[in-house]
Amino acid sequence: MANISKTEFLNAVRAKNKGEDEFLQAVEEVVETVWDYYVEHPQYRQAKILERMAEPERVIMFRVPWVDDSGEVQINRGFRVEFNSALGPYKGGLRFHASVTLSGLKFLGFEQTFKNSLTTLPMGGGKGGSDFNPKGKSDNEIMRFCQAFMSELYRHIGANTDVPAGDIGVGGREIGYLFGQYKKLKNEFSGILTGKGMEYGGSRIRPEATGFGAVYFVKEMLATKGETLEGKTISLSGFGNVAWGAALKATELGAKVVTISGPDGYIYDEEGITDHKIDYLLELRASNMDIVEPYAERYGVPFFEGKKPWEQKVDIAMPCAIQNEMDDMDVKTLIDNGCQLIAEVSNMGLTAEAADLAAEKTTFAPGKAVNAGGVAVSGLEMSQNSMRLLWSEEEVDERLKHIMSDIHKTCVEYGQENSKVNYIKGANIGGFVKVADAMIAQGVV
Ligand code: 2IT
Repeated sequence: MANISKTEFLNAVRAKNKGEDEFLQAVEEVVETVWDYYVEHPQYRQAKILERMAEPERVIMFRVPWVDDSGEVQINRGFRVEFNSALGPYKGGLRFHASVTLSGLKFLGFEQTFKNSLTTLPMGGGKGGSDFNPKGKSDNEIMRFCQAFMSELYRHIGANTDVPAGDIGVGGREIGYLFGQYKKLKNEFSGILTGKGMEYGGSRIRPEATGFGAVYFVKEMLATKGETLEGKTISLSGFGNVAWGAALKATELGAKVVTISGPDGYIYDEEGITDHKIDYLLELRASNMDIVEPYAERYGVPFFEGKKPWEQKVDIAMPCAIQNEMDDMDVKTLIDNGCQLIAEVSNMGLTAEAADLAAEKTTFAPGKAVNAGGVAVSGLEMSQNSMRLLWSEEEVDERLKHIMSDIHKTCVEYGQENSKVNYIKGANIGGFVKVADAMIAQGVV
């Protein structure tokens, strides 16, 4: 059997997925770091594991028609990419954002497979969503859209088949409407979605989990250098659920968070975003306006219109917004200003060039390791639903800490290079191995 080279492999993936730039970016990043390991382990190559992993098991694409408040018919496109079920039911969020495309969701589903593997929990990888733009929509419009979306999705998912959750534009409110519609259509109350409200099967710490987990991971990264979060300044981007959780935990552990950002620009709060100011992020998010300028007006701090927060001098940068939000020039500016650690919290928050530069010149870890706390607590929500139990805050938080520490250990195990940890390589190989072994065990299916 002819063994193809890395270049031949990537060219074949490019030819098959023309124009899907984000998906190709995600695949290339993984293949660049996993290829040598792949070549050294012929059992994976023989079973064409990477070739199979680069192809989603199933893609569902559907029309979502709904009626807006003025009585006009609106048509959006809905998707669910069921990427890989080797480790468990497809698991991953739903994104409602004007920028959503099939390519974007394929990149997210591909990444999710590795991330979920890293969590140590039994979850496959998937992602879905719609090009629906929640900005400026009324609560009734959001409800009608969620109901229309679930009216098709419900026939493809199930507690043992595919368990969606939230992502950008999908929070507790949207999960509630989606859950209600599923329950009505199926006449069944089951753990079909995660991120549910506490009254109907949600898990404690789920809203905070991505941000908390990211800060626990940063704590571990700092510990390898003999440092702590105490006294460090941090710039965050975004102002949603993830940035909120990160600000809360980082502040609690003695760091000072000085920026948040939105599509309109960023705010710089020299005193630190603390206490009630952190709670205010939730209000900003709930307003559905997609702007952070009101923070500047309310607390009398500077607002930088149309700018990204990476021009400020900080010790640590944590992008928490969306893919490719930090480019190589941003990383260069951060480094010139003395930043020593970049933790990617958003999925593929850095461009390929930015990630390479960050890995070379700073302590850098990729999103699939740093942000895995969110889906990890989703996994814990599934466990609690199966047992029909509710764990305490302490129990969930302890498990989250352990999982983040295990992910860090996996990154060190597979990514240690001389005196430095290559977290990109560590996360990619660490995530790959378990999925690959499970796929081999299950045969060519
Ligand atoms: O990107 C992610 O890991 C998520 N949006 C969370 C997915 C989940 O199933 O909780």
